[in-house]
Amino acid sequence: MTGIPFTCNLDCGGGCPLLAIVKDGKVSKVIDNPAGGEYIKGCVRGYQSHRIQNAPDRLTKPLIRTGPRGSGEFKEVTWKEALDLVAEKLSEVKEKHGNEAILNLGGSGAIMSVLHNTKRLANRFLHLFGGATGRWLGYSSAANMFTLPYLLGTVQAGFDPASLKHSNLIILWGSNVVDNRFGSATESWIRDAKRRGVKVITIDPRATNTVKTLGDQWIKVLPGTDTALMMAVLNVLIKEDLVDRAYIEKYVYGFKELENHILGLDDGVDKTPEWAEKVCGTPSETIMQLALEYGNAKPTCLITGLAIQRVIGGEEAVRMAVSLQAATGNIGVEGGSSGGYFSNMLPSMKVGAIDTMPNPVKATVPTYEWADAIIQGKKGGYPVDIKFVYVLGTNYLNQGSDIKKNKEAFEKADFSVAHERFMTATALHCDVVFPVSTSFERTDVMKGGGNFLLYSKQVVPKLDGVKHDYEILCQLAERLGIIEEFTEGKTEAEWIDQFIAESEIEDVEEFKEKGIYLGKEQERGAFTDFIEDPDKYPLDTPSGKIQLYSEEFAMKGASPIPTLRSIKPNTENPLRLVTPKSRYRTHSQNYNIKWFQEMDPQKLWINPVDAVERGIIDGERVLISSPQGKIRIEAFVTEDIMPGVVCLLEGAWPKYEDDIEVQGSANAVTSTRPTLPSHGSRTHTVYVQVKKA
Ligand SMILES: Nc1nc2c(c(=O)[nH]1)N[C@H]1C(S)=C(S)[C@@H](COP(=O)(O)OP(=O)(O)OC[C@H]3O[C@@H](n4cnc5c(=O)[nH]c(N)nc54)[C@H](O)[C@@H]3O)O[C@H]1N2
Ligand SMILES: Nc1nc2c(c(=O)[nH]1)N[C@H]1C(S)=C(S)[C@@H](COP(=O)(O)OP(=O)(O)OC[C@H]3O[C@@H](n4cnc5c(=O)[nH]c(N)nc54)[C@H](O)[C@@H]3O)O[C@H]1N2
Ligand SMILES: [Mo]
Repeated sequence: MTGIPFTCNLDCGGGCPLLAIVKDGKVSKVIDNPAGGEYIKGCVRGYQSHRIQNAPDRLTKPLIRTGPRGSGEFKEVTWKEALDLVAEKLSEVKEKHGNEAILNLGGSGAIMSVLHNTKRLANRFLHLFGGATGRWLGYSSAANMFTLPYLLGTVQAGFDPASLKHSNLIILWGSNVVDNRFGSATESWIRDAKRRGVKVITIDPRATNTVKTLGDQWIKVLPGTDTALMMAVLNVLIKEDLVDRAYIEKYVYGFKELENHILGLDDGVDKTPEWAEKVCGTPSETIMQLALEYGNAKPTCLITGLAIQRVIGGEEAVRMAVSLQAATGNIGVEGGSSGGYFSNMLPSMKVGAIDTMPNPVKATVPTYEWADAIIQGKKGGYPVDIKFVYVLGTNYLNQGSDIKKNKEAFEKADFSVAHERFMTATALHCDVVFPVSTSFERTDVMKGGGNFLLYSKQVVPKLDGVKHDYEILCQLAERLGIIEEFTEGKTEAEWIDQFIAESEIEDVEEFKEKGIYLGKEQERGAFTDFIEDPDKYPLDTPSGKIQLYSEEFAMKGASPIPTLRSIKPNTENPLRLVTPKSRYRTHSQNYNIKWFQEMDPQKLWINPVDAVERGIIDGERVLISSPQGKIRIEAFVTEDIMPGVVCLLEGAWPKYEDDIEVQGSANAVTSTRPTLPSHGSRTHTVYVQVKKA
């Protein structure tokens, strides 16, 4: 039983070298690839991914819708019939409304590989066809991507996990590295640091597996209020003389203005731990202790997750995290961090990839508002009127906030097509569904979760009836007269060989056999050159320094210095709902597979204090309501969530009974009103009421 080098290729936070084992012609098991070494490891979703391959509900026939959208009424057709129809509809929309009327919902499914990449392929195909309306920033990290360049001149603000060996204190701020991954070695290196006696502090409203298995301390914070907590930490650091004045002098711009604000010299509000406690629910003594430990341990690696910026005012949390690391002199320092999002946020290893080609259509809409853009169009101030939706590797009807709105958007479009493996909620609303292959059924190269490349070899033949996304697009390209441009006359194998040849890999055979190629440097960190010589290597900011005061940012309608921007719950909807990731799912993927569902049954986490107040007993059905909708689901009464906060893990598939969602699909109650100025997601700022059902 020898394993075949394999990677999942998902937008999952990981990127891991695995081995797939085949028995009787079927994938029977997936294990770690020992060539990854001691630290680079897979996770349960990878180890159990054969369940996706072998799932009984895999789609194997092209489908054309026959009943109302969402009804599930489709007829099975031949590939020829389905492809002809989509090609005809694409030509029609192009002719009647122009290419801008096509919305590109390609992406997130398989986005880490060089060829079978749902984002790159959708772009390449649609751009060669004359273009499509694109999207800017994503669900994941819009506020971070928008904000960091103002502070640091770049979003490339990460570090390699092996550099954690130099840290003296690790703070995981809204960062669930155990359940969510963030590269395939981060968890291992933090465990290693812990064994060395390094303290690991976790800050989360919820006791995750990170809190329970890695954390030495769990600091609870109300979602959406991290900015206040960070400001109070800085307040203590300033008052206790624990800020690094020499570092600030040399590397930081605008600290004085921020300091004045933190001390309340500009607005009369001293941002003390007592002040913060009222906003963020964290006891003032805990804040004081956190600040003292932070200020006295150097280097400190502050690891922020993306959750802190997926809230109203998330941009400010990003700014404050960088401000804290700047004030303590931890940016650009071995074992420190920038405070910005870190994972795979360094120049990635050189390797070729299928070119996305320039998009002749210039119109774009914010990802978080794609449904608003379809529904409102030009009348609502969006740049285009969308008529056609091309879905390639996303399940945005379920994953976008406000499911009812998303359904309405799909209903409004004249035509939609999805490439899918399963009948997701999005596919259910499309006119044509093309059944596609899995990563087990194709060969690819992938950028790993760290400074390495992975080779993933086809493990089993394709299921009868399915095609690769690439093949489907080739067959459409042929019908639309763009086949030569699309393939450049190359086969899939020729593309892959070309991409490897464009990398630094010399021994290609060894790479293919081992499945992994490790970059020479495994302990990189951003901004080390700037720290070494700030005159020679200034940051790409107006001051050339770490820019805490920013006129440019203020021009986007925010404050020039980081400041608290959050919204409070109200009496009607007093509970703060968080909708984080499940350890057993990649977003909505795996929900339909029994084994994964049983490992993480969908329930509403609620603290005993809030449950008692409402007469709710563990296991009982409750009704969650927000202005966007209602969900009926079982309650899980637990101390693992702080009072005032409830949690429903994202990704459950929706099912409506009358007007109530009954499977716990989180976006039935979330809103598409974004955080500004980034137009980013705010899925952790959702206020709800919970009652006995
Ligand atoms: N298992 C799994 N892992 C994944 C993914 C997946 O689908 N499944 N998806 C990947 C992708 S695409 C992304 S973008 C990343 C997302 O990574 P994140 O955005 O960091 O992930 P979340 O799970 O939303 O939240 C992480 C933790 O933050 C807590 N939290 C929520 N709100 C707040 C807050 O306001 N403040 C603080 N301090 N904590 C808060 C949550 O309780 C949760 O434990 O994860 C990646 N990893
Ligand atoms: N409430 C709430 N909502 C959230 C989040 C949250 O934290 N809370 N997180 C948000 C985040 S960070 C993200 S990134 C988005 C993710 O949103 P999506 O990307 O829509 O998430 P998935 O459910 O992973 O959907 C990917 C789909 O692509 C399909 N797929 C996988 N591989 C391939 C392939 O190779 N080819 C094709 N054609 N299809 C493929 C899968 O079957 C799956 O249906 O969700 C966002 N939504
Ligand atoms: Mo994401």
